[in-house]
Amino acid sequence: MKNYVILISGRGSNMEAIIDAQVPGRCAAVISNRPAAAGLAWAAARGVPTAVVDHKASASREAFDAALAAEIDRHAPDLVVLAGFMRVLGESFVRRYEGRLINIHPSLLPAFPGLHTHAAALAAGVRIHGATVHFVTPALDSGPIIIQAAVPVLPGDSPDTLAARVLAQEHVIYPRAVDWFLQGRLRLDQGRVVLTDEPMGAGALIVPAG
Ligand code: NHR
Ligand code: GAR
Repeated sequence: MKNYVILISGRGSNMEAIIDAQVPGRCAAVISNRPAAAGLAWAAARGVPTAVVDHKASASREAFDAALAAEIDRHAPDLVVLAGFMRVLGESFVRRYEGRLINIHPSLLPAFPGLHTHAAALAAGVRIHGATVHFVTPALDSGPIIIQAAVPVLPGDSPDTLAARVLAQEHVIYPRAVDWFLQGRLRLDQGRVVLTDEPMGAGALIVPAG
């Protein structure tokens, strides 16, 4: 059976969605860079091993990346899942896990990379927003796209109401992507996403306005 590790920094609702989805693999560990991350307690209560690699204990980004990689490698995971993980990772870290490192970003990439995406979407006046699961590459939020979910922006939305609408769809698409990978149906091939045995459009979830 394949195994995976999940990296979090906070609440961990995407982590919960993946573990609750009973994807065909074992969650070998949940690792946080923040000791106070709420998701750690949830994982521990489920019997999932947890670890903290505090970025504040490292003198540099390179040292943090090395400490994080050492913790990950103890579990020899087939897949590393960033789920609300808030530290930018360096090139050598990303290369080490190339093709087995995925992230969920709360926008329809390539729109609104980086932080504060929901406020940026409202400021831009877009009518459609969403979330993207992608393979991680050294360039931030720029890796090959696996699946996206689109939601409407509604009149009166605040960053918080929009974030909640997007988050509900994150919880649908992220377990789906992890499931595909662990089934051996999703891979990165020369920088391209290859998904086998799915009908056309499997990577697109569109949630219409009510
Ligand atoms: N690393 C690489 N190389 N490539 C990506 O695509 C990455 C990555 C690390 C994290 C998640 C990402 C997101 O989905 C992610 C993708 C953190 C920041 C950030 O600026 C930006 C994007 C993402 C995660 N972090 C600040 C930093 O200085 C710290 C912010 C904080 O601690 O609150 O690292 O959006
Ligand atoms: C999610 O919306 C995720 O897409 C986003 O943070 C939230 C984490 O929620 N990720 C980023 O912004 C990465 N920079 P969660 O901890 O409940 O999964």
